[in-house]
Amino acid sequence: MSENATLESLTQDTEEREPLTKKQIAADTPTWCPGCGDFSVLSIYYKLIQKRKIYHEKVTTVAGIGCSSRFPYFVQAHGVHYIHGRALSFATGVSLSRPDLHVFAFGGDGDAFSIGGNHFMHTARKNVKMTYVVMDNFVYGLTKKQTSPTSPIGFKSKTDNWGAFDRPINPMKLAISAGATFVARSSHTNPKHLLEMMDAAMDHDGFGFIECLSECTEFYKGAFDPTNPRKGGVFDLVPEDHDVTDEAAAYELASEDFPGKFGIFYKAQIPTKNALETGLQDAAKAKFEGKEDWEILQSTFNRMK
Ligand SMILES: Cc1ncc(C[n+]2csc(CCOP(=O)(O)OP(=O)(O)O)c2C)c(N)n1
Ligand code: SF4
Ligand SMILES: [Mg+2]
Repeated sequence: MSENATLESLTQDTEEREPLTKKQIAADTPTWCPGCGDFSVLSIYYKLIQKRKIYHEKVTTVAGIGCSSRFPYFVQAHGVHYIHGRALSFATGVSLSRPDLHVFAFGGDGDAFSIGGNHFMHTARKNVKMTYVVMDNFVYGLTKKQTSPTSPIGFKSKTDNWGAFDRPINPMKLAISAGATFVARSSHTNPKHLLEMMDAAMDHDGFGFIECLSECTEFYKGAFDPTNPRKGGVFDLVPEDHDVTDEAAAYELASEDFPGKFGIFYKAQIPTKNALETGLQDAAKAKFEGKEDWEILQSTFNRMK
């Protein structure tokens, strides 16, 4: 918690409180390599926190392990640098137990789709309310250049000296088919677009997933030049007539060859796990209305006799 966030400011009405300044929300100097795409994603997160007036006591940043997963260290607020691939399980617990918070999870392609592949799939299908941004650099950065699940065929790495030949995962297809209810794609090279996507994901009542291309300048330089107009590439937006509620159309968009499109591919409104669990708890509580906690516990023990 920043020293600037005084007790007084914590108890003030949100309406009256000024948004945090960048100085108040930025923590340590990020330890990423110069030019790493993750810097832009972090600065957009700061912007979102300011824009949405999220205060220190409400900022919740969860990550796994990897360069990208160092994210929470650089945010001056509550944050968790959790076990490799398990950010979403931790984030699920926070989301279900603290409905007053909006949970953000960040991580890399290895963290999300390799070691964390199962957690990704199940968090998506359970529609746990949170925003998950995967900073996809097509490589394991922290461990110095191994093939990741999104590395393209032919990518030469320490684990594939001869060039990778395993077919890569397509994160967008994976997210749609796993049941994510908000699926979008952006890039660190277009901060305005990324802010738009994060803003929309935050407004979504459910599991919001954003694949954000984020260049690893150290181990996969130039990977995303084809998506960057400043490098002769094209940043093609999702066509305006795309129906985001049409799952088949979203899957078709996701099937396009790299560099593909950017924007919201899919959006569905179905009950969240949060709402379903709250309903269950309310129904259970109603049965014991007027009873003290110890009486409820006693009746549970009695049933077990
Ligand atoms: C259980 C476990 N297995 C493996 C590792 C080693 N390890 C740390 S980060 C990482 C890959 C990270 O890649 P990615 O998620 O793409 O993040 P990036 O560094 O590229 O941002 C691996 C294999 C570990 N820390 N823990
Ligand atoms: S190794 Fe790559 S991903 Fe990691 S900080 Fe450096 S540029 Fe970024
Ligand atoms: Mg990576």
